[in-house]
This record gives sequence, structure tokens and C-alpha cells, in this order.
Amino acid sequence: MKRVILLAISLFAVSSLIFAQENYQPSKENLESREWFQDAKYGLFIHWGVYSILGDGEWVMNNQKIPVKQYERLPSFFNPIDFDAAEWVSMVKKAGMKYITITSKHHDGFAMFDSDVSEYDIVDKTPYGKDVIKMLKDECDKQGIKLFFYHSQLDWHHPDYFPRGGTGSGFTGRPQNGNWDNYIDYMNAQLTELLTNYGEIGGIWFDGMWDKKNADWRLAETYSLIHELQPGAMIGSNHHVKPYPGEDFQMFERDLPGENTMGFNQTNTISALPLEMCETMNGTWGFNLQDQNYKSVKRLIQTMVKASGYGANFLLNTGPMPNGEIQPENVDTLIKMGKWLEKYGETIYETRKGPIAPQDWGATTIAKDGTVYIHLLELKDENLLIPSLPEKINSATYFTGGEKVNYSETDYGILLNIPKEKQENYDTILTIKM
Ligand code: FHN
Repeated sequence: MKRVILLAISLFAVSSLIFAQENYQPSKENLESREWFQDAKYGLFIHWGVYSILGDGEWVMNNQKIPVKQYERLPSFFNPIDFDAAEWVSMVKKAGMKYITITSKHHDGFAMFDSDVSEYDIVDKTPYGKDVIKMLKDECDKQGIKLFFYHSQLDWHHPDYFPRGGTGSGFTGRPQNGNWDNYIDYMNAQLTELLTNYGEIGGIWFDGMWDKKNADWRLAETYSLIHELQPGAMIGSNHHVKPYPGEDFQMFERDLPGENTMGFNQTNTISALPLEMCETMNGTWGFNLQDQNYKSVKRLIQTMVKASGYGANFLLNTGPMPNGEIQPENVDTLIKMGKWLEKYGETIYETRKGPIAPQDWGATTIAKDGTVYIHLLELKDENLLIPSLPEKINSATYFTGGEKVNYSETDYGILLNIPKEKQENYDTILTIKM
């Protein structure tokens, strides 16, 4: 009997979660934001919190099993005197990025903004005492960059995050009781602050539902709240499954849409919503002093191009240092990518997924005027057979230089001949008019 009741309760919880904001109809502003988002294509993800002091990634509290009481000492060491919002945003612009998604609160529960519903925030608890989110938002507004907030639903600090989920339990020293509804009320109150005190924002990037898959997250309430407060703000959630009603974009963590090489993505569904793939520069999201395993510019550009071939944005991460500076290695990579985009951005920005789905050799994108770009990322030799396009080719030229491409349309596909001297370092792009 007890099992039947438990099953009924958990089915109720799961179904209330699935039917999130069931009758949600995106507003005109929201639909416009979705178009803007898909045109923007490229953004900077920022994981910044008091964890940066320990230089061991954003999961350090859980990984080193630091109890709440000890972790609470960290904010008193957080004094990012070299933080310069104008410098960050100028760098983002030089990098060719159109938006920033920054952690307003990560799993450690510490708010990087001034919150009235908690003292556990940057203004109340750090010697720095300033609201970095506000400083960044003001600068983004000045320089024309949209700002999204990453907000962790999972919380290793709040006592009412109870029953605990798959992480943050056992070591935190919190009492073994709590009121889940209080926690959701608290989260919604902080979201209300973020949506009312910082002007118009790009949206909310949720993360952490995977920690308590079957809990009643009261999604309908949270999603309606956000859409009511800011109809244009987009909601996405990194729950790793297919989007729930009320969400405005679908995200993929460290994998191209539909792929699962990293073990996060749990769905084959690539929804019709705008898409985004996020990726790290090394192995962690938050600042890591030891991890020098940086991905090459080539690899990151090629991943961005493939993401565009799926119609997905590329959200590339940096974990700023505790002094408030962005790691020079990351700045270097971002500026190099920006230089590439200065030259080739036309084949990425404002495009949608092309007529040929991404393949081992590369990807295709399509511009609003119907021009198709074939991105050849891996050329083993000078000849390559690719699938046919939906229409006959009228002209095929090199994006760089504009010379005619040697090709023939056969029954089996298009046979391209790309001489070695025409092959470019990261991406040989062909401009196709049909
Ligand atoms: O646990 C987090 C992680 O710290 C980071 O924020 C990434 C970003 O996609 N998401 C979570 C893991 O799925």
C-alpha cells in the first residue's frame, strides 16, 4: 500500500513537472527574442563565484566536501579589485560575441547580486561589497550586449533544499529537515529580483533540475512568473532532457545537438525551439588554476561552425579569476576567434541550419537571402563527394577570393575538387547560389 501511495505521489510530481507551463503561448516580444537569439549565434558563458578563490572549478564545495560552515568563510576573501566591466564587455565585442550568460547563483548557493531575501550575497558578505551583476548589466547596456542569467535551481547551501538530491548531501552539515516549498519560494523571490532590478534581460538559463529529477519544481509557477515579469526574456533549462512547455530554447552541454559523447544529453530530440550548445575552454567551467588543457582555436571554431550547421548558438565559457580578470589564455583564444569571425562572420551570423546536416567533413549554413555556405572543415584530399542540394547549383565560388569552384553534380551527389592551395586552415567556405 505504502509503495502504491509513493508511486502515485511521484507520478504526480513527474506529471506536474512535465506539464510545466502547459498552455504557454510565447508573446510577440518572446518570438522576437527567439529570432534575435538565433541571429546572434555566439555568446560568452561566465562562471564566476567565490569558488574562483580556490582555483579548483565551480564544483569545489562538493568535490572537496567542504561543509557549509567552512565554505561560508570564502566570501570574506572575495575581493575582485581588478574587475572592470567595461573591459570584459569590450573584449566580448572584439571576440565577435553578441551576448553574455553569467552565473547569478551557482550550486554553492552564493548570490553574485544584491539580494534582499538573503544575506548570502556579494554585497552583504564580501569585502568588495559591490553588485558585479549590476555593474556588468550597465556596461552591457552601454555597449549593446544582451545579458542572460545562469541560475542554479540546485542549492548546496540553503537548508530548505530538502530532501537533498544526488549531490551536496552528506558533507554540508545542514540539518536533516527542511521545507521544499520554502526553497522554491526563495528561488522565485531571487528570480523576481533578477527580473525587476536589472532592466531588460535576455533570459534565464536554469541548471540543476537533474539533481532531483522527480521533485515538484513548481515549474509552471516559476516559468509564468518570468514570462509575466519580462515577456521577452527567454527561458532555457539544462535538465538534459527534451524541453518542457514554457521553455523558449533548448540547450546541449558540451555536445552538438542530439549527440552524447560527454554523458549529459539524455534525449535524441532536437526540438524546433532555438538551440544552443555550451562548451568549456579547458575541463571546468569555474576558474581552475591547474587545468592548462585548453582547446585549440581551430577546434573551437570548427565546433562553432558545426553548431551553426545545426542552427545552434555556441556559448563558450570562461571562468574569471578571483581578482576579477579573465584568464589571459582565454582572452587570447577569444580574440583570435573574433578575428576569424571578422572575416567569415557573414557565413555564421544571422544564418540558419543549412540544407545538408553536419557531417564528418563539415557543415552547411543558409543566409536569409537563400545563399548556402558549405563549410569544409576536414578535407582528406582534393576531392570530396557531398550530398546533393535541394536545387540545382547556379554558381559556386570560394568565399575567400570569389573564384569559381570546380564541381560536378552527379546522381550520387556533388563532386567537389578543392586544390590544396585553396584549402584554408580552419574552414574552406564555398558560397553557393541556387
Ligand atoms: O553542474 C553544472 C556545471 O557546474 C556547469 O554549470 C554546467 C554548465 O552547463 N552545467 C552543470 C552540469 O550539467
